[in-house]
Amino acid sequence: MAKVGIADTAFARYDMGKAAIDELKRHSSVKIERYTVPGIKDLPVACKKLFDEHKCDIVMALGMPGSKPTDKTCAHEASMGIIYCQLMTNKHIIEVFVHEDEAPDGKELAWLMDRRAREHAQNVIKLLFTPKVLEREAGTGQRQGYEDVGPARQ
Ligand code: RDL
Ligand code: RDL
Ligand code: RDL
Repeated sequence: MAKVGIADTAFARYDMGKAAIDELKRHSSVKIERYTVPGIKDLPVACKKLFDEHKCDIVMALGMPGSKPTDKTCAHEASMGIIYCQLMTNKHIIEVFVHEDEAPDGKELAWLMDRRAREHAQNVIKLLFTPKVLEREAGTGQRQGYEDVGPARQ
């Protein structure tokens, strides 16, 4: 049975790991291994350990970059680490980042974090079991959280 790793952070202001796990369980029977770390820069090694030590087939890395310039730099560094880990392991990590300043207030931020985590959990299921479904979405302007923007038309 496929095993999905969930790497998430204590820094985030909403429990995206829980939302992702709930969505995965609703739509599949995958096994789950969770690994929570303090912040996003700790995610790359958490992901690598989920692959190497816990034999996960795919990992979701969920985190919330804050709104300050330092946090944006931190997010870029974390992303680079996550991409590097994918290249080292030849496995997908679905990065679910919600920047704190994407939403105007805490209520909408919580909603956005929940939605994006769930929509990317559905992408994980598509990557694992129905890649043709993802192929049918090619070029359709999909987004996670806020509305899809749709295709550009001539
Ligand atoms: O290794 C311990 C910390 O350095 C690590 O957890 C960092 O990811 C923590 N952190 C920052 O130091 C920072 O300046 C985080 C952010 N910004 C951030 O925006 N989001 C985080 N962590 O999840
Ligand atoms: O691993 C899941 C996502 O993190 C990954 O698919 C990203 O490439 C999605 N993405 C962003 O997170 C983003 O902030 C994309 C863009 N911007 C973008 O401008 N174009 C994309 N993806 O194709
Ligand atoms: O088109 C509006 C948004 O999609 C755009 O602002 C994205 O850059 C927002 N975004 C992130 O900043 C991010 O870190 C997105 C993702 N991750 C993501 O995984 N999926 C998105 N947006 O649709």
